[in-house]
Amino acid sequence: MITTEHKPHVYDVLAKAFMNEGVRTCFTLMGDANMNWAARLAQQGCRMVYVRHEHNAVAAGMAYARKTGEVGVATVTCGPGVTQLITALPAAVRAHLPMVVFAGESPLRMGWYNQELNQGPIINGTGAAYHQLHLPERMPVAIRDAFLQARCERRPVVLGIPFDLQERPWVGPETLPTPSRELLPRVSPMPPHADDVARAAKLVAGAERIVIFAGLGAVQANAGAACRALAAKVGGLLTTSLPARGLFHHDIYCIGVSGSFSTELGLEYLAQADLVIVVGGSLAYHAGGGGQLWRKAQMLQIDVNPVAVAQGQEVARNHLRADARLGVEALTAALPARANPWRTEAMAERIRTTKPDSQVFDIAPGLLDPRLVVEGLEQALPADWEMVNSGGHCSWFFGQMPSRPNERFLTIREFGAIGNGISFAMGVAAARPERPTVLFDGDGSFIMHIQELETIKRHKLNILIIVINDGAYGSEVHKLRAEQLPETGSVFGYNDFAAIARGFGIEGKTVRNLDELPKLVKEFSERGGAAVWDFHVSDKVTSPTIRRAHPPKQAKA
Ligand SMILES: Cc1ncc(C[n+]2csc(CCOP(=O)(O)OP(=O)(O)O)c2C)c(N)n1
Ligand SMILES: [Mg+2]
Repeated sequence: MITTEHKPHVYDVLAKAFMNEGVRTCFTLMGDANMNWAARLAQQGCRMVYVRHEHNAVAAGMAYARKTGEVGVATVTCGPGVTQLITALPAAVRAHLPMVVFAGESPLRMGWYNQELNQGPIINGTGAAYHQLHLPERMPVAIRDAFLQARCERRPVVLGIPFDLQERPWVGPETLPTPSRELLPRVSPMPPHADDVARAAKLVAGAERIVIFAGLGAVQANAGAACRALAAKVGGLLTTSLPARGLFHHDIYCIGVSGSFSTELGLEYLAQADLVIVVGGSLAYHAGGGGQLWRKAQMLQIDVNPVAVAQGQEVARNHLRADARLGVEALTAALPARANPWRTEAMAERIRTTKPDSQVFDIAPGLLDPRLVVEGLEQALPADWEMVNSGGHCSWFFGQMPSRPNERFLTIREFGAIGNGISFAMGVAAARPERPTVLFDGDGSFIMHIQELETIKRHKLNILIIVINDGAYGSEVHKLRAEQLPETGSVFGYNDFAAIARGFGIEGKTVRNLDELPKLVKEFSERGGAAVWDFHVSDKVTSPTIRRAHPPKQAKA
């Protein structure tokens, strides 16, 4: 029943409509157009995480949605609150993250309002849906339908609700609509067609060097074990996309991530492959370097939505339409045992013992090699802590922690924006408060939304922030150097993030001696709360991806 209290207003009922959808966490930044609703939502028992920039409300909600499998919920005021969302929403759209954002709209009763804006086209431009709710009696149903749309289409839905309408007395129905969850179509995983399986089995039988590549679809379909069984049967190797990294972390024939984050050895083996079986992956450009990483290979895609062309390039000629797990299981069952597997014990030994990158660099005294920082942290950090991988050049290094399982790893990079790491860490920490969250970020990305340290402190979030601080926009400086252009605007010097953290009331440390890491991890683990560890690394160490994509130009004679 809606009218349990005396004379409810529309915002009371709208808060109840969100609670009725099972919302228990909302990332919030208030203003005139959402504060009445937000205050009621908090009164109803929803946990509110009050952030310091609207971008971070949506970005934290994205990580929360990915980690919980629920709809991420955020709220912002109208006008300037809405325009702050324009970098976060495209990432949520491309990462297929279900979200509902409660945004205010300017009041309808006034002829002029300074925060008035035509919000719909701006939101639609990001690929998110925008709905204006202008009829109070129907708003609870429209909210339910927004959750249904977010769940079914797996994208953000923004609701624009004029705040003068929110203030009206409630005159609508006495009951709330059936929640979206109860209306979702109940569908079983899609089995493959026998003809598709037979065709795929023939293709596999004719191949000798097979790589099984798993994307996030394989993770979500729980296809990890099936992929490993297929790889074992065909004597092939295993790899993942970056978001799916860790799915095979304990398999001795896993060559890590394929694409921009491939290791030296991974590149060598991918180049030898004559068949890549992509399981639950959309074959995004970066996954195979535009196909350059497996030039000799035919491509077989196992997916509920098979594609021929993705992100502007032809990606697969052979398809098996099915749920990832069922498709892989059916294919494995249709294959005879083979005599000459590509994989050997010597190969497993090479995979186990070869460093991701062997290049030698000239590192100035007092600075660290980011590869050794990551190696040290890989050993010192407990394997069950949550990991968040941000962006920038340095993300290549911390993408290489082979012992971390996928269920403890998060990266959302589909829009390629820096500055999101801190919000993603907040979203993960809100979703998984039972264990620490470790954020790996670059100095440039971190400083872009560093004000959220205040949110982390105030909400007592258990987050350890690792800053790979090269005093620069590494991605830019390495490319500028390769082009023999001036570094101006890409090199800033080493900010003292430890002191900045302390200014926010958070533990801060500049880590210069990697031998201290086990002790520091133990202390952090016992103390709880948040900390920022600043690692001053050399800006001379370039990742293999940058070296491949931007080889130094020859100086003009
Ligand atoms: C919002 C946004 N602005 C600018 C860029 C361009 N950009 C890509 S990486 C990068 C540098 C990031 O620096 P940092 O976080 O220190 O990581 P590093 O590359 O130094 O390892 C920049 C500016 C971007 N991707 N997103
Ligand atoms: Mg940097």
